[in-house]
Amino acid sequence: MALELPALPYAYDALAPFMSKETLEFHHDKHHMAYVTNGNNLLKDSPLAGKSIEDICKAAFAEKSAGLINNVGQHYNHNHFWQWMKKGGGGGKLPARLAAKMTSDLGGYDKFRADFVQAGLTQFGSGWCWLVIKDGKLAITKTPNGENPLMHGAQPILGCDVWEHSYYIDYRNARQKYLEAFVDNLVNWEYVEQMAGAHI
Ligand code: MN3
Repeated sequence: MALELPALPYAYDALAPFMSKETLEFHHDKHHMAYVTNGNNLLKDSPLAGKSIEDICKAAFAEKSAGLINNVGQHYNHNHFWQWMKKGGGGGKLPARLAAKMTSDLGGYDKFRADFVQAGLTQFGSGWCWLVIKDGKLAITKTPNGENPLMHGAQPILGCDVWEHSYYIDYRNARQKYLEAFVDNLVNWEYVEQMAGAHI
């Protein structure tokens, strides 16, 4: 089964002014599309073709297959990244179970916000910052390039893309402002809780 570019779950201008139509057009239509095309080319003759995206991510990392790690990793990351945002999202109004888990594992929403932004700021170069579940607990992590927490034994439930292509049109070099706008105005907490599933 070939990798496919999913449609955005909202209009291209739905996230403005926090993420512009122009950013989403380039990021979704060009960057994500390139990961899909490259991933399919790499998978064509691979024994991993036909496995789930999650299994390909884990196997590629175990085999140190850089092309698959970055392209299939980025396909997984972006599939969820579009869902991790919504118009009118963000801020500290979390679904109750997720809020309780965040308080017990991370010291509450304000601490989460500060630590998540810091993880994104300190990811040197391209990569992602994450809210994950590892060993039954919430944790904040970061990964370089196209890697994701699945490759490190954790389940991602929220991720923010800190590649420059995700923020340079709207925020230029101000990565911190982009990260703060993402947390304060864009996060789709219902989708985050849905990904946490039975873990919380
Ligand atoms: Mn990206």
